[in-house]
Amino acid sequence: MPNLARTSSTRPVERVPNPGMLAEVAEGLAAPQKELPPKYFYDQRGSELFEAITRLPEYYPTRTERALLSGWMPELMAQLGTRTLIELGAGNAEKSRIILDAMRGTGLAELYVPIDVSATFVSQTAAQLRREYPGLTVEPAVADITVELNLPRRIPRPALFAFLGSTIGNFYPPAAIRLLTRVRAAMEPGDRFLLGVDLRKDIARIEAAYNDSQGVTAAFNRNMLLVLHHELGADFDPEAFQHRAFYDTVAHRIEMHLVSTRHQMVTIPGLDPIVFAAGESIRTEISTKYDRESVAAFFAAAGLRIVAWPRDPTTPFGLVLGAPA
Ligand code: SAH
Ligand code: AVI
Repeated sequence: MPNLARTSSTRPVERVPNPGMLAEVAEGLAAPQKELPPKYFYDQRGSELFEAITRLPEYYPTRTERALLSGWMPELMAQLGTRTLIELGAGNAEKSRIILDAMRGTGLAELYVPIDVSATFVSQTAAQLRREYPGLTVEPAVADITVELNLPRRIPRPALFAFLGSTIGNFYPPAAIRLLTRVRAAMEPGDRFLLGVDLRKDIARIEAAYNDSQGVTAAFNRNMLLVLHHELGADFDPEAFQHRAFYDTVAHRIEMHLVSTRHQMVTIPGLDPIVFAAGESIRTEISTKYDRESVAAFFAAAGLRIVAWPRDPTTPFGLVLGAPA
């Protein structure tokens, strides 16, 4: 588990320079329901905390998706003859290695493009992968995937575009469709899209995954306030905000909030002071849970069709293979 006591002041600047951040934060904190985009979780420490979340007993998505990938990738890569893996929100690329191993097994692996907003993290991942996969070209791309994919000019085809971990669920439906439309536009005939989606299931199980007993998810949630401190000079007191995560049965999603424990005022240079009433919250993340119909609908809206969908027999999690419609 990462050192949770580390302070923000000792950390170097490691995020993608983002001139729009102040405007985005100002807009989100001015809304009736204060809101911040989840991409601001992921500085180096946030990425490490997410890695710790994936190892928690309560957090089922990562291990379920890993099992599905292990069972399917050798056969699928042999069938597709994939030469390039392009991965959105790659993080530490732990599960990507299952795909890369299967590509290496066919002798066709040429290029891996991990795309992530967490700059230091993705370059460390790339350096490690170059050591593990000699002969594979690894070209990391630092990009906010809600804006661009920042792909290399030359991509050996066929390519597999992957978006794992159900990160798609962290985007509101219009943004998710825009993102998949961008992926679709980058695809050529013969390319495929592999999407990991968490599926609807017992609510208690979902809520436990976002309220772990060790408090790692709470630390991950609060880390966003340290990112704002570090990037914008904000003076949030993380201890004055409590982690809250609950399932919305109508929208079929977990919502994560940071709840102000008291009436307080926060200063961000360049903005008017931000006032919090006691009990008022900032929504920091949604994590949508899907079913077959909702996935088919957003695939269709993005110009994609479902080609295959094997499922884990015990934990509902979907690994969906798509192609241009
Ligand atoms: N794919 C990995 C990591 C998931 S965590 C897995 O399945 O375990 C989500 C990842 O997406 C993080 O590494 C985060 O930095 C990245 N991310 C989140 N929002 C992003 C955005 N808007 N643009 C690019 N990357 C983003
Ligand atoms: C990255 N993303 C898919 C995770 C999720 O489950 O929505 C982020 C996360 N938030 C809390 N725990 C994990």
